[in-house]
Formats: sequence, structure tokens, C-alpha cells
Amino acid sequence: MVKIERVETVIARIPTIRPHVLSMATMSVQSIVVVKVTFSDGIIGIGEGTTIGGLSYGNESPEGIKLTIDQYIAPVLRDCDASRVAATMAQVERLVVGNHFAKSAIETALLDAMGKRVGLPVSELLGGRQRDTLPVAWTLASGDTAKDIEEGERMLAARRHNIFKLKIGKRAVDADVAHAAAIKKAFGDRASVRVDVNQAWDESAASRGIALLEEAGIDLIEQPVARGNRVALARLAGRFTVPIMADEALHGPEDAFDIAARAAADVFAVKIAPSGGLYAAAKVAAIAQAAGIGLYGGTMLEAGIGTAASAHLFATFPSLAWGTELFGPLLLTEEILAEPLVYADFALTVPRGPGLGLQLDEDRLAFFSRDRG
Ligand code: MUC
Ligand code: MG
Repeated sequence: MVKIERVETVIARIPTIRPHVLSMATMSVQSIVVVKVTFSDGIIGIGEGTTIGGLSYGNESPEGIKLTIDQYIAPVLRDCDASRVAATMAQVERLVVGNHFAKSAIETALLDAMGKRVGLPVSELLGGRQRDTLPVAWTLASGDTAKDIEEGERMLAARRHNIFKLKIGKRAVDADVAHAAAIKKAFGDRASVRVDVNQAWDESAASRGIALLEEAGIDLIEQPVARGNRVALARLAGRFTVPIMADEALHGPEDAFDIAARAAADVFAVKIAPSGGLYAAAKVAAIAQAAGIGLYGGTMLEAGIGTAASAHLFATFPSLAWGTELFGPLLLTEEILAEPLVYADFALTVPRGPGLGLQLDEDRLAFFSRDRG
């Protein structure tokens, strides 16, 4: 039996390379929760629980994620056989309701350790990798059309991204449509241009906005209406040809099943933390596949650990028609990994080493952790 000897959490605050403007928040710093779990066999596993914009995006904050792990999950882990990851997480599930981001961070650390123990990458523990690289979108969200075009041109020239997601919903529908149409016109067939409304529209604004965006050549519309409004999402998905993607509406397999049953989305943004962990996100993907819903690998703008964990899972998907948006580390000014993740030729390389295949830069993490003052 492998015991858990220590669970350590830290919140690191890392500046973004530029303000990142979403409908509900403008980010100039990202607060990441890093968890380090030390096991009785000497192995250390790492995980990450990261959200966007404090409590403005979802119902878990960085401080809440840390507290949930420290006060409620760590004591449960003390009595578990940590070499049995699924059984350990089932016990956590029995004693801790909700708190998906905190559970995802812990499950990631358990899987990282298990992979190191048996000498296999996490992708193999999750059913087996089917690809070594993942296409990666970039979000143009400076808040300014000309700056976004310039940034996109730089990404294309560097062969870093040729899929661009625009954050809209903060301004009036017409202004957002003009912004998206200008960007699509500038890139033409050189890039796929998509929009994320982050729930900002009501159904009538969405009906008008999506019709205009479809006309302008936008390829994908993400979460146009409030996450609870599945009836509207279903009506919109049924009405338009341009695919509609569910994001905030998805908080795990039950939501996935309900949305699939209602035909309320054409594509799922699969995310490990909102789903409740890698196992739960794998179930979300399985439901999508069974229902003929397209897969997209989503992000909560995590740093390297959460990004790599997501990459290991997404590498197991038999099809990934819409690619991924695993660019989180590239939005941050500083790296917390000793060896950064590799981005080249419009794709991210999934690490090959045991576990997550990562090494933390402990000094940098300590420097950026809030507790250091
Ligand atoms: C979201 O809602 O998709 C992902 C990329 C990005 O820029 O924001 C996130 C969150
Ligand atoms: Mg989204």
C-alpha cells in the first residue's frame, strides 16, 4: 500500500503578456493553484487547479480551490491506498461534494505519481495515446481589432497558430460582429476564426448575432447564451448551420448527457477541471463521441501542469475535429516548468516521459507564490 505523506498547495500569481479581455473579466494576471503530493515510496506527483477571473467565470476561486484541498481533500487522502487512483478519487467523491477544480488538481497529481511509479505517460494510463501532437488555437483578446489582426499575423508568420478564437459579448452585438468580420476578412482562408461569447447574449441577441457571424464566415460559435439555458442553446443549434459549441454549460458527464440528449450543441469544449478531473472529462468526450458531437480540447488558461494534463487526455481521443486551445503557458510572462512545453508548427507536443513528463521549477514557483509576500 502506498501512503500519502504530504499534500502541499500554493497559489502562484503570474502576469499575462497583455490584458486578456473576456466578457466577464479582463485578466492581467493568472492565479494558478499548484498541488504537490509526496508519497511513502518517495514519488512526488504534481497537479494544477486554475480558473479565470477570480469568481467571475465559475463557482470556484483560487483561494477556495486551495482551501478545499488543504482542509477537506488532504485528510481523506491520508487513509487511502494512493496507488489505486480511481478508488482514492471515489472516496474523495463520497466525502467532498462538487469542487471540481480542486478534485481535478488532486487527481492529476495522483495520476502523475502513478505514471512515474509504473514508468508510463498519463496518456497511457487514460486508455492510450492516439497522437503525439495537438493543434492549438490562440485567443485574440486584446480588446482592439487592429491589435488582434497584428497579433494574429505574427502567430501565422511564426507558424504557432492558425486557429483564432475571438472573445466577444462585452460590447453591443453590432460592434462585436464588425470586429469578428474584420478579423475574418484580414485572415481569409489562412486561418480558422471562431468566437466565444462566454454566455453574454440572451436568445434574441444570439439569433441576430449568430446569423451575422455565419454570414461573415466565422467557423464556430462558443457558448452564446447562459450556461443554464439549454433550451435556447438547443434552438440555436437546430437553427444555424455554423456549429455551436457548449463550454460553461458542461460540468461533467451528467451535463454532457443532457446536452447531447437535447441536441443542444454540435461541439463540446472538453475541459478537465470543470468536468471534475481527467476521468470525468474522458466520460464527457465518450458521450460526445457516442452522440456524434465534435470534440475540442478546452482550457481554463492553466499554466504548464494543467495544460500538460489536458494534453495527455486529449491525445487519447480518437478524433479531435476542432483541435485544442492549450495555449495557457504562452499567455503568461513566466514559466514554472524547468523545461517549457514545446509549441511548433501550429501544434503542442504531448510530453513523452513517465507521468505528466514534467519537472517543476521550484524556485520560480516559490518566487511567484503569493505566500512569499
Ligand atoms: C473559455 O471560456 O473558453 C479559453 C481560452 C480563452 O482565451 O479563455 C478560455 C476560457
Ligand atoms: Mg469558452
